[in-house]
Amino acid sequence: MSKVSVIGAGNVGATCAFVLALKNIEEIILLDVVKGLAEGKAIDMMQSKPILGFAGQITGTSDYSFLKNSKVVVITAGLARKPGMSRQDLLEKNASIINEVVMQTKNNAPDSKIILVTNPLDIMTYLAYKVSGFEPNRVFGMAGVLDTARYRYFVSDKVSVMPNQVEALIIGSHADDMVVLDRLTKIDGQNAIDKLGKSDLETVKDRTKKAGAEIVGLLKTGSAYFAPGAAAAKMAEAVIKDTKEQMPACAYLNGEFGFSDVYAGVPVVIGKNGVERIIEIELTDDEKADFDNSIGSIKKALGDLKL
Ligand code: TXD
Repeated sequence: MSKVSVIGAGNVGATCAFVLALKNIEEIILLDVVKGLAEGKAIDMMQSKPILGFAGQITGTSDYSFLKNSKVVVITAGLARKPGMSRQDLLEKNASIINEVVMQTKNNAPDSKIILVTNPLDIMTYLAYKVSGFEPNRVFGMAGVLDTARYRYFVSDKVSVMPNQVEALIIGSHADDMVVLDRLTKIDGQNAIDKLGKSDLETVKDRTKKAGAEIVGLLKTGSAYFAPGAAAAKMAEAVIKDTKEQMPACAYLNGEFGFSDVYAGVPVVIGKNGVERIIEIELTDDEKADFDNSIGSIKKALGDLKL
């Protein structure tokens, strides 16, 4: 039985659950601390079953015992930053939510893989690893799939090709100092810089780094959720279907890329064991300096959390 639970039935969690249903995952649990929210959304989704023809069952609940036998638990529970709230306030609030959610996951789905989505992503993924006591390959975060998708979409749009004709890799933190590897941006196998020119490529990179903020600015009352929900569902699917796909993920570094005891975005292979392998690509000196800088910000934030 392919069972995925999604904690947090807000915008990203609900979208993720719906995309999982469209991918024919057999059993999906949607859980939220707000009574009725997950139940209501799950019933609404199930009413689309005769229209869309998916096979699975989506159940909404606030009861963690429903997580039993989940192969994957996607965690989207958390708060978004409100006016007057500092990043540090958000960090502490979400850390306490993740603490509680991960303890419940550990107790009710002890054999699951955990995919973190809540921000600040790199920090919350590390916290989930610590609180769960799970092996590091069983705890990882979603950011790179989204950031590269945004970038590939923007590049494809500029040159009028399909996004699947664009290859790209973004590593490091899920923040403004994420590292876009220009050298590996290809359009139909050709270097994007040759096709697009340096200035257009820089514009697209800049828009990618600010893509979350662009959407917040337009929505005003929330942040992006269609692409984030789809990205988390894709990662869960890779575990359930044991696809061994390569994708960027926030993974535990144990000496890879020269860093230890930190979670950051790197290319990995995802399969039934979670992060099955980190693909340690060779970085140029400039790329390495940018990556080091990005990891430096993550380590600083981890220090602020005083784990
Ligand atoms: O790339 C990425 N990783 C991200 C991260 C992309 C988009 C959004 N990203 C982050 O995901 C965002 O900054 C938030 O930290 C989370 C969730 O975003 P979403 O847009 O879904 O937020 P909502 O709509 O406010 O939903 C959060 C839900 C809401 O229904 C709360 O009631 C619930 O989380 N919540 C809880 N559920 C269970 N248990 C507890 N303790 C709890 N606390 C809040």
